[in-house]
Amino acid sequence: MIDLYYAPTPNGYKITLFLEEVGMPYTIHPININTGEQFKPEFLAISPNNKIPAIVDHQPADGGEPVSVFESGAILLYLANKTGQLLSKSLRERTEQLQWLFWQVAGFGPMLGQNHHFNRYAPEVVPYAINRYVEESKRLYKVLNTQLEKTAYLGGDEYSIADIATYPWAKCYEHQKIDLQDYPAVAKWLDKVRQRPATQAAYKDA
Ligand SMILES: N[C@@H](CCC(=O)N[C@@H](CS)C(=O)NCC(=O)O)C(=O)O
Repeated sequence: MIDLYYAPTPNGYKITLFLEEVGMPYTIHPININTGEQFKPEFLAISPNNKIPAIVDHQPADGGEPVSVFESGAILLYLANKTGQLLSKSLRERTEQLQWLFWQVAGFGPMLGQNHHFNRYAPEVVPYAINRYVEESKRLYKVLNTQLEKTAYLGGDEYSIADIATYPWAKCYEHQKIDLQDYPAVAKWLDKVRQRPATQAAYKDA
């Protein structure tokens, strides 16, 4: 059984997408990041960077004490290793998938996070910051589109944790001032991922 410390945000959805995809049972522990629950000592013991998502695996592969993991990329990698699913075993395909997973957690996610902040939540309008992050978002969507023109999924022919990490952020393109007509391969891929039963299940209450 996996305990998932979660809020319904793009980073949170990454983990429910994975768990629904592999059919692994999990218990959601909601963390209200708007009221500061992420700073409570019991949550910081699991997630010292005070951010969701985080998990605790009560049945780790080595049979030892429960394992806790924070950072969505590390969680996806941990769960892919645990289940043997959604990360290729072939050296070349696995490397491709991991490359795009790291692209998402190091670039696409943080830049779109700043885009959301300055476009939607900032208490003042900062034109320089809005322009900077919208332009960087457009660059990243172009990179994504170029890759998806070549392969069905981000890391090749198979759906993987790279797609799972990227989908919840790309799904919010409207909030990011992104016109999907400029990125037709992304639009097609978003549709394909949206139709997966696991995606429907992960977003059923959203
Ligand atoms: N690099 C982290 C980012 C996680 C993150 O930004 N989580 C946000 C919600 S999407 C959060 O918990 N924010 C609360 C806070 O910053 O205090 C990951 O990929 O897990």
